[in-house]
Amino acid sequence: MVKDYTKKSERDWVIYSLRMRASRDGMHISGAEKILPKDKLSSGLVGLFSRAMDHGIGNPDEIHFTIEEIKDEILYTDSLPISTVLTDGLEDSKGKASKLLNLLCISEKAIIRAFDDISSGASPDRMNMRGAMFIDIDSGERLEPDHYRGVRVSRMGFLLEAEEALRIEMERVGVYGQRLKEAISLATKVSMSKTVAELCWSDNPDYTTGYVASKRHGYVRFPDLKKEGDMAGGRAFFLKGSETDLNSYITFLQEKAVLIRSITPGFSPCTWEEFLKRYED
Ligand code: WAQ
Ligand code: MG
Repeated sequence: MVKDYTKKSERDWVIYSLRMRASRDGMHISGAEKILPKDKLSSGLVGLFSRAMDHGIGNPDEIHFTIEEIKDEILYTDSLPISTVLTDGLEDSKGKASKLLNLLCISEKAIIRAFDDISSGASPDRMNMRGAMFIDIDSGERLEPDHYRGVRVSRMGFLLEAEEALRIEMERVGVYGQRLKEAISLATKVSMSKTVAELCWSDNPDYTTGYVASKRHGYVRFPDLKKEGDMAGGRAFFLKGSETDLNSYITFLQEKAVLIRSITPGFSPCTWEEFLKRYED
């Protein structure tokens, strides 16, 4: 039975948003955000503490934790399905990820802007941004109000049973990792907003798999979206600027609590052609 996180009559069922951000000399090193029930909060905190201390980029000199009870209504949803497209190195991965964005009606300009900005450090001082950039799907213009910081999505997570189901699903399709799990919950929440597609790869120098996520194609992973050892990473949310009220868009991304209640079956790693076949007709 799915546990009812909203049932507040029992003290222990109250749920919390947990956020961590770590920095050195004011430079962002790592961050994380999740939703947890009260009895998972302390192990969650310890986990995020070790994450902050073990990041490939360096030791933080400041770590902030924020814990807030979630009092607003929660949105429940199914996860995006996972696909992995097999590719032959960096250029092939970039080419195929770009084609996928193109299929989602994102202009060439916008696609090039996203790849260029993420790979060269998307903030004006050429560092990684703490949050996501917004890119207009037609003009390729950057739309987020703060180009240094970007917008950080938070308040997303899994019901306990869904978390277990995801573990089983990941094993079934032969993919692993905590990063993937967190990225799935973020990408699923983002796909519920006016975002047409998301492009992401990690800022961790050792983690080269990235993804393109959208409602239409789900969460599509591409190995080698960046070179091993490269510290640049980031997230671009593509949206139609003329049809999006930025204030409510940002409020949704930052404030609305979204919990994944069931896991949509995904697919084992496949070729680009096999991937495309699924969407013919
Ligand atoms: N909201 C918005 N942007 C974020 C957030 C957030 N909550 N968290 C991270 N970012 C941005 C920020 O610019 C980071 O530098 C960048 O994304 C990368 O973050 O195998 O681990 O946490 O399928 O390094 C994707 C592939 C892993 C997983 C992504 O991102 C897989 C990852 P990281
Ligand atoms: Mg992260």
